[in-house]
Amino acid sequence: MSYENILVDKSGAIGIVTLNRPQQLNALSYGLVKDTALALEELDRDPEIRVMIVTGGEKVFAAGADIKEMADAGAFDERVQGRLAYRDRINKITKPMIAAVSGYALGGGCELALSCDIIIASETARFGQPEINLGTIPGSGGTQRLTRLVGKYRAMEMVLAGDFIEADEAKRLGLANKVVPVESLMDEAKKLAQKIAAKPPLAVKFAKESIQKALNTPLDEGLEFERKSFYLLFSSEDRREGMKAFLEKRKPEFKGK
Ligand code: DAK
Repeated sequence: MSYENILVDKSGAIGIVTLNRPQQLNALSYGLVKDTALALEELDRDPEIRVMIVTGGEKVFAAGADIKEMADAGAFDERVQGRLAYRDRINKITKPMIAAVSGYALGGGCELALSCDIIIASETARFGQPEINLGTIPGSGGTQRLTRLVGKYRAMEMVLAGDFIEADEAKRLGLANKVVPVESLMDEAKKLAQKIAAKPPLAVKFAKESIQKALNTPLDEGLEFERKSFYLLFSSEDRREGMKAFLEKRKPEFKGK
C-alpha cells in the first residue's frame, strides 16, 4: 500500500513509520492518522516484521491534532469520528512499537508516543498536552495514560497549565526510556528494536499484552491473565527451543511457533 502522509520503510525485521507533513509540523490530520493506523496494521500482519518504530524525523514528532482541520468541525462530523476511530486502532497493534521522539510531541502527538511501548527521546524532545489553550482537553489518553505514568500532580500541571516538559525531565518522570543526541536517535531506536526482534515473537507478543493489562485491570485480574499467558507459552515450540538451547550452550533459533 502507498501512503500520502507518512513514509514506510522496512529494515530486516523492523518496520519504520515516519510521519511526513513537515510544513505543518506533522500535525495529525485525518489523513495522517488514517495512514498511520493502516500502515501499522499492515506491518502488524507482516510475518517478516517483528517490531515497529514510529517517528516524526529529527525536527518534530507531531504538534498535535491538525487545528486547521478541526477548527470548524463538529464533534460528530464524519472525519472527526473517523479520525478517532483510526486513532483507537493504533492502540490495538500487537507487535511492540518504539516511539523515536525528537522535537515537539504535543497533544495528540504526545498521546501517540504514549500509545507506543517504549519511548526513545532526543535531547530536543518536548512533551506537552496544550489542548487547554484551545478550549479543549486531551481526547486519546492524555488524561488517562499520562496520569498512570507520571502521577496525578504532574499530569494536572501538564494538562491544566499546558506546560511542556523537556527530554531529561520526561526521562526522570518515566515518560521516556532514554535520552540521546538527535543524530543517534534512529540508531538507538533501531538497536533496541533489533534486540527485541531477536527474541521469541510469541513471548514478546504475550509479554506486551500482559504488561498492557497491568495498566487496565485490578492486580488479581492482571495476575490471572499473566498466569494464563505463561501456561500457554509453555506449549510453544520456541519455549522448548529456548530452554534446550540454553542447556546445549548454543544460540536459540526462534520460529514464532
Ligand atoms: N495544527 C495545524 N497546523 C499546525 C499545528 C497544528 N497542531 N502546529 C503547527 N502548525 C503549523 C502552523 O500553523 C505553521 O503553519 P504556517 O503558518 O507556516 O502555514 C507551521 O505549522 C509552523 O508552526 P509555527 O510557526 O507555529 O512554529 P513554531 O516553531 O513557532 O511553534 C509550536 C511550534 C509547536 C509551539 C506551535 O506551532 C504550536 O503551539 N502548535 C500548536 C500546538 C497545539 O496546540 N497542538 C494541538 C493540541 S490539541 C478532539 C478534540 C480535541 C483534540 C482532538 C480531537 N475531538 C473532540 C475529536 C485535540 C487534540 C490536540 O492535539
